[in-house]
Amino acid sequence: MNTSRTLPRTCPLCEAVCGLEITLDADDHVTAVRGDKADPFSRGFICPKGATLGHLDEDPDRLTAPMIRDRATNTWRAVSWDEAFGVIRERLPQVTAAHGNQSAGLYLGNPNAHTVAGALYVPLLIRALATRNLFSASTSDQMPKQVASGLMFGDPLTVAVPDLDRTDYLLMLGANPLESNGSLCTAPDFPGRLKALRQRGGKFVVVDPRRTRTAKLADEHLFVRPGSDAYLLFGIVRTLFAEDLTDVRVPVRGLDEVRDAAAPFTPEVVAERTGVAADTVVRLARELAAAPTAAVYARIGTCTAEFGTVTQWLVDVINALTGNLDSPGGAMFANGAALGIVRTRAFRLGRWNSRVRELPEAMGELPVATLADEILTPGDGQIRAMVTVAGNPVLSAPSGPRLADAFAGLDFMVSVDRYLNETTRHADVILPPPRILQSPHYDFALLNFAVHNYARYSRPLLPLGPDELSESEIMARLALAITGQETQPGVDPLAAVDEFVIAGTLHKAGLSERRSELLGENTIEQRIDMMVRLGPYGEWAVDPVRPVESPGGSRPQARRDDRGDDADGSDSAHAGGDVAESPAHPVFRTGLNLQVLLDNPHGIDLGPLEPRLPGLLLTASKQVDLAPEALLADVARLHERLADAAPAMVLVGRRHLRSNNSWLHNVPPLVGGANRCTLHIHPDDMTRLGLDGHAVVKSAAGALTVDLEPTEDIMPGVVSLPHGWGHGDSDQSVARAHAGVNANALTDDSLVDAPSGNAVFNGVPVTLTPA
Ligand SMILES: Nc1nc2c(c(=O)[nH]1)N[C@H]1C(S)=C(S)[C@@H](COP(=O)(O)OP(=O)(O)OC[C@H]3O[C@@H](n4cnc5c(=O)[nH]c(N)nc54)[C@H](O)[C@@H]3O)O[C@H]1N2
Ligand SMILES: Nc1nc2c(c(=O)[nH]1)N[C@H]1C(S)=C(S)[C@@H](COP(=O)(O)OP(=O)(O)OC[C@H]3O[C@@H](n4cnc5c(=O)[nH]c(N)nc54)[C@H](O)[C@@H]3O)O[C@H]1N2
Ligand code: SF4
Ligand SMILES: [Mo]
Repeated sequence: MNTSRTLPRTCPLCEAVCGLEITLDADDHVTAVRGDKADPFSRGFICPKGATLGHLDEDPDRLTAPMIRDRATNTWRAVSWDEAFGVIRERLPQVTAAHGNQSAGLYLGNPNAHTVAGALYVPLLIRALATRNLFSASTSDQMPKQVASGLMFGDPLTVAVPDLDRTDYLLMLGANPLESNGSLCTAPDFPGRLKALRQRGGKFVVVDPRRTRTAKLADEHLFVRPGSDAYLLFGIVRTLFAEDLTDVRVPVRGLDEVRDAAAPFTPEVVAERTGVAADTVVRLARELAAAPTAAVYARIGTCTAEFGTVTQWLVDVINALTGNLDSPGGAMFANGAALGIVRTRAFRLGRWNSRVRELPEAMGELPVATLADEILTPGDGQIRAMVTVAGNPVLSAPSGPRLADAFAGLDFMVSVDRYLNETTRHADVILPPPRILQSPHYDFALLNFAVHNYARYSRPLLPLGPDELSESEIMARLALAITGQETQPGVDPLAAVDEFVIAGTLHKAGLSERRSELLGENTIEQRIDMMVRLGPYGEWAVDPVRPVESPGGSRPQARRDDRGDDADGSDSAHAGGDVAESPAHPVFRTGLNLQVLLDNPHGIDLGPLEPRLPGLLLTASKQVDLAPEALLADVARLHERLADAAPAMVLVGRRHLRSNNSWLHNVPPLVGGANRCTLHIHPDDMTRLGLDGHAVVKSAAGALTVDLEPTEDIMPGVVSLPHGWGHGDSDQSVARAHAGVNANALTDDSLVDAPSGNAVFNGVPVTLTPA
């Protein structure tokens, strides 16, 4: 029998990767969750979602066994794993045998970016399905950033983040980290880091059509017309050139082209379109150029807009032009500890197109905005079977209700998910992962976008029960079933996959003979050990970091049992390798392996961000491409759009601290209080339109009746509705009682950002009438 105990673990819910301390009672129930003060990155920070992780983990509505739906009666029954995989093995290959591999589609949702299974075993599913019909939440999120980065740096995963802790000036567009806790910028306690920026005398400017909590914390807030950020940034670029304020310090090509592209966007033209005054545009350019260090950072509000990719490109153009790209205090590149995919060739966009609308492929995927088209449009290559993993596109994708209709007409569907929800209800089989606390955790993806280099591995806090499978094992068995294969007696399918990957990776690194040295309780841990050994701080580093002298001097090659206490006396000892002391805690540099991670369960400080160019560049020129052809082409469209009248009323989204997309609305402490799924509207617009209480909002895609919430904190002519709601006929009892409406019944899947195919959620034209 266990006793009560407190154990450290990373929070898996958002990109802030906070360290948590979780207290479990003798029956393995969570009794408390606190911020982990010994975590060198999050230093005890926690938000209400992390604090209620226990409720989520033990949600009574969570699925605990595989489910099969009887199509005739539309009823569900719990079945054994063997029966569930048996049904998949029989039915999915039937579809693909009759209609070809393209007849199966895969949709990957956001939590895949937070799970070990998502990072390590999704590629296996992709290979098993061998379909080009691959979709994910990336194209309703950050694909514009990845396409812009891919075109500028040659690698879509080379994403610059603001060096938050050292910058003197931060220009933030379309992000609200006081609610979201940050995105494509992993920074636990983002609010605290922003306050620190101001306290050290820096300046912080927010551009947002709403006066958000983040905007209220800033030195300056500028309202901007939704969807117009590209104009604003072009106005800044133009001013930097016109006033001779450029100071490029990294190798670049395309300076003349970008100067020419910016020429039409005078501050006056920009002011007209954005609502930001011409002299303010000029002043922003001057301030960015004059600040000792500065960073421009733009997130979801600007990505999920019609010119998302152009906007993201201009962000890093400005960072480069002002001498702040890859420079401390500017926009820099993190160096994650785990070796990822080693790319050797420059990113290419649009290697193939989607069948129906011919939208471009990016990073191997097609835009989710065309998923419904691919299911609903008959013809060769039509999708007839779907696999969804950790996604709820009926609530998260544009034209959600249309996608629900499309799913309803499929021949077969499998979902890997914790819940029976708006999307998974259309499945034939649902495969549920175990409790969060039964899963290991390592942030393979997010730590490559962190504002400080850092690593942390958490072992599962609880073992699996006899009838439970880890999500990694679910993926391995699902991949087998998809290809019509049975599990062989005595063969562990997960270990077989891992051995294959380990052998291939070690072979490439010329280290095959060292297989037996890999540490870990199972092959998953051995893979993690391999990835951190081969990573930049690792024992077998392929591309090692330099050992760094920090203020306290270095302690090269400290012995593995050499434990030291940090300044506040808590145990954050570091074992092995090259360690440098800083006033707060030691900084680890070389010799990383799984044992070091296990010896440091509160996380390891790997030091501040360091310049990484030109080494990171994969562009043909080995220079930062300031003027990629594909983006210059879209500038013409941006310019033409100036001739169109701006719509009178447009819709944008918003996030709330106590929510996380669609799936935390079943946690009672997170949904209490007033309805949060309301339409924010300026009081002047209410009066002008004769509205009161409720209204019918109409877009080209649909209509909703919404509760109105007047607020002066939104621009006139703009309304805002949060996404992830609309649980009216959900099986999640708490969520159903706080149903709200599906904002994506209004967003329109026929609108996309042209270069990336990303969905457009912000700047959607709408009309309002009294309900
Ligand atoms: N209008 C509008 N729409 C938006 C946005 C917006 O700003 N406005 N934002 C977009 C963004 S940024 C994103 S990322 C997408 C998100 O889009 P999705 O990823 O499609 O949606 P989520 O609501 O995150 O759904 C996550 C699903 O994963 C399940 N899940 C949770 N944890 C696990 C796990 O460990 N394993 C498995 N297998 N399943 C799990 C949950 O039950 C839920 O069903 O939404 C997008 N949609
Ligand atoms: N609490 C909570 N945290 C979350 C999530 C959540 O749902 N809830 N979701 C997670 C996910 S998946 C992601 S991707 C991140 C996103 O994290 P953020 O990028 O910080 O997202 P938001 O908080 O939605 O902030 C976007 C802001 O953009 C503004 N905006 C809308 N349109 C425009 C525009 O055209 N121009 C400009 N300049 N601004 C505009 C909106 O008013 C809003 O304030 O958050 C993550 N964290
Ligand atoms: S900020 Fe994000 S990572 Fe930190 S506790 Fe909250 S949900 Fe978890
Ligand atoms: Mo997201």
